Amino acid sequence: MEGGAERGLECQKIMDGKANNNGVNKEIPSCCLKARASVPESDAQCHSTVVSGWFSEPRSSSGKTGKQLYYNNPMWPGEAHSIKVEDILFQEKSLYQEVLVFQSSNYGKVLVLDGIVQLTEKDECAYQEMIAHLPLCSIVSPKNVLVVGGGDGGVLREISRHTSVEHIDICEIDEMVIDVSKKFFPELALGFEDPRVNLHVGDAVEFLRNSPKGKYDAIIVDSSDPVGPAQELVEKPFFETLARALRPGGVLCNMAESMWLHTHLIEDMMSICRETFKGSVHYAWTSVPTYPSGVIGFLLCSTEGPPVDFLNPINPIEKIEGATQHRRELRFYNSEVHTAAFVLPSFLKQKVSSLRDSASTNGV
Ligand code: SPD
Repeated sequence: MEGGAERGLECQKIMDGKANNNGVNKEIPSCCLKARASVPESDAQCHSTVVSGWFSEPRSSSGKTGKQLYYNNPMWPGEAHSIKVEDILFQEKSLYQEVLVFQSSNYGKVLVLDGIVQLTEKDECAYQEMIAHLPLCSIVSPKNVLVVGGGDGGVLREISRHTSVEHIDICEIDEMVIDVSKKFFPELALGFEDPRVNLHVGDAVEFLRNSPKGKYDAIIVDSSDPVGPAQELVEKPFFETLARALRPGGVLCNMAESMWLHTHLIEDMMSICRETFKGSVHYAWTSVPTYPSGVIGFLLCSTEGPPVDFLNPINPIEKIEGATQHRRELRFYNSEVHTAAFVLPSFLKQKVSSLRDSASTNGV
């Protein structure tokens, strides 16, 4: 697809009630409904817009008058982050979401789902390395690992560094994300080449329901934000399903948004997890410049059983043979960064510790 000036996307047609996919009218996605609720109906749009060579997340719109700007993604009201676009490489609607890949000026290729940046070639290392190694370096000899989401393959690439791992399941709902990653992001999609990987395309909730109790040593939830298809991935029933699929003393690492923007969501998730996981529950964070507010967090939980000390990795990456160089060298994660990731600024520490005081766990 050629690059260029103004592109209003399919969502506007959905908002106008004119959308169809091969002649079939599609249901309005929940993010569009939320967007429509927050601005005048005629001006509401959602999903990606590239205006005059700039991509703006959550999305910008000139509205009817051409004068106003709306930044109305429900996850980041009132702000937007822009990345300069050199060329649009792919732009299509999958069964679940709008998929966009563009070449940026400063961050390499960028993958965007429903108008939200998922990764850029320049800074993806921080997210993928942290979400994989924080849990896997916190337990001895992980063998069975499940990835929920993660269709770009980056988390698989990182899990592959762990020689103790024997079996990796990945459950991704959107096949287009996998195909697009194989075509445009080979450095991530190489994760799928590992023979230990078993790909399941489908709904993770369904997949987990059918998984044997206690099957996994570790589960990594690399989801998109909780609007649209990922909504139920931050609700209690989902966490209960995850806990059931973990062995005693097994670990979960769940994408957990920005401490600057989503303090309440983080508190809610932590409080649900303290009720659900009877081991330890911690929040860690890292810097990803192209995510809103420049940071992203992870919720680390363990089930009842052998205690897990997340803060001091018992299975340090530096001691795993070949791990720091496997397929490509580690660019961000090391054991010092691991421990530092759990150091919280005062405003969050206070909220998290008041939650801890009101829960009883056997965790560290
Ligand atoms: N706000 C963006 C959160 C993105 C989480 N998923 C990223 C997928 C990378 N494997």
